[in-house]
Amino acid sequence: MTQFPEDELSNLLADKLPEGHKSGYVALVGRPNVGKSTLLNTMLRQKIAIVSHRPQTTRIQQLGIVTEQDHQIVFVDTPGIMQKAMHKLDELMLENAVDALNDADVLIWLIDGTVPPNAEDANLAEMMTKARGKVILVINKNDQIPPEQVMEKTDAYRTLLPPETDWFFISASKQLGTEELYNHIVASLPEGPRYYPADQITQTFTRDIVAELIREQILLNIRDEIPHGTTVLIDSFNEQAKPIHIKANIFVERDSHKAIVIGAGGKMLKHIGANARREIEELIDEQVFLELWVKIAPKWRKREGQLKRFGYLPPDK
Ligand SMILES: Nc1nc2c(ncn2[C@@H]2O[C@H](COP(=O)(O)OP(=O)(O)OP(=O)(O)O)[C@@H](O)[C@H]2O)c(=O)[nH]1
Ligand SMILES: [Mg+2]
Repeated sequence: MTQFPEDELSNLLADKLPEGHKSGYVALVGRPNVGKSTLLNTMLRQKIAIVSHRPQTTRIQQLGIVTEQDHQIVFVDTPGIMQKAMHKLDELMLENAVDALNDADVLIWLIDGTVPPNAEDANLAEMMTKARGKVILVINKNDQIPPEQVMEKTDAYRTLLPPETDWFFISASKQLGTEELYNHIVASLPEGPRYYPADQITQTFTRDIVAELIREQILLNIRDEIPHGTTVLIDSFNEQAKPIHIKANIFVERDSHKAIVIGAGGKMLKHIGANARREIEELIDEQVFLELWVKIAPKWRKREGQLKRFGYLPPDK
């Protein structure tokens, strides 16, 4: 009898999918700040996407892959769709979201139920209806809506889509109604192969998630427009060191922003570092020494060369 090393054996077994195996890409789309990344983390039962109370937190597509014996769902978190692009970065974010919307097998149109629809939603509804995927309307933040207001708050959105469209009323952060939604997504998937190995949960490199966790703390702790002009690059990631030594550069657009991120006596940077370190340790399940530096990259959001340098554009584009 042939003896297989254990991981080879499990690969072979993984290839034998049950009949009727389902799979597909499920795009999470909607206006900024409605809870798309929160829903991604909830569906994955792990935090890989950053979340903040500020619109335009997510900048690039991020996959969250859930694999079960009889199905694989590839969730695609996207930047919030907005009408006005102020910078090249905004344009790229919008392109990213629209690509995901058009490529998906299932579209989750996520709504913040506490906010009434506006002109952008009518536009979004049209984009959804034209896309090839099946649309599911998901109204989020139901923990914030009194039961007697549910119909009133949701009707305005439902009328934007064909009447037969399925809709759900959930709380992504409180995990209310999310299991029913998950089951409905599985039921809506076409038959298909496993696109990713069973143990893969995302396509994003750990060091890039680490950079995002640092940016998340800037979004949570620094006011005004500064976080939107901030990006983070990992300079070195030494896994041999104990604790793991990570050095990261925070780029801001001007000197005055640098002073705010550092704070009086370095207090703000210390606070950002301490919180980010805790989040990173949670992600990689190891102790971390985090070294942060603040640097200036003027007008980087408008400059193609800089957008390439920071990974928002591929080097050859
Ligand atoms: N009350 C409540 N707040 C929620 C819920 N889901 C998400 N939030 C909050 O809504 C805010 C935005 O959440 P995100 O997940 O960052 O939203 P997003 O749609 O990914 O936002 P962008 O990346 O900016 O497009 C955060 O403060 C979340 O904590 C929910 O079910 N109830
Ligand atoms: Mg997001």
